[in-house]
Amino acid sequence: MRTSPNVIITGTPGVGKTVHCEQLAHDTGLRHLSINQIAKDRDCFETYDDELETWIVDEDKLLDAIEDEMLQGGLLVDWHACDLFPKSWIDLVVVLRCPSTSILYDRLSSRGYKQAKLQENLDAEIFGVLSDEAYEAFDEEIVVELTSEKDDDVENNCARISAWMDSWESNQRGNTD
Ligand code: DAT
Repeated sequence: MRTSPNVIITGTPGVGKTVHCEQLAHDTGLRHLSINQIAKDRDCFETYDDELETWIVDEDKLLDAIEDEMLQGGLLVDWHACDLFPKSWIDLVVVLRCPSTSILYDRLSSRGYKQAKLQENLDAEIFGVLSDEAYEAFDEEIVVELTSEKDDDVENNCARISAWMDSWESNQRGNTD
């Protein structure tokens, strides 16, 4: 049984997954598992989508590559999808949201995204694609949506997630006593 939780930090590109994971890793000691980095390092990319200028991940290969670590617990999983992960691996799903299209537009255009990729991501955020995916793939009780527009949001969200982790860990201790 895990003594430290696995938390997915998901959302449309540009919502703030990386900044939240870095802050949370610093605050909680959980480890930031960037799926993008893992897929690169462990050769889990399958094909390149020219139109969306993005690599498509071989999900089976990726899950095999991270299974041992996930079973140990204590990970902040940073990825713009969540429905590929087995339910039993995950204790909390945080969907970051950026309701202001202009803020998200600025973040993505400063990355140099081309028009098709930019529009695809803005649409995904407007329609709440990642949020729907999270609620479909996991039990409602473990899914939380948090706004990530301003610096203060990062601080408040991380404090909230840290408090949740503390209570998860003390519940686990209670269950094993
Ligand atoms: P992601 O990992 O989801 O693609 P990111 O963490 O790299 O996103 O953030 C993209 C940019 O937006 C980066 O320059 C940090 C900034 N940002 C994200 N969330 C923010 C927030 N709540 N307040 C201020 N800046 C934020």
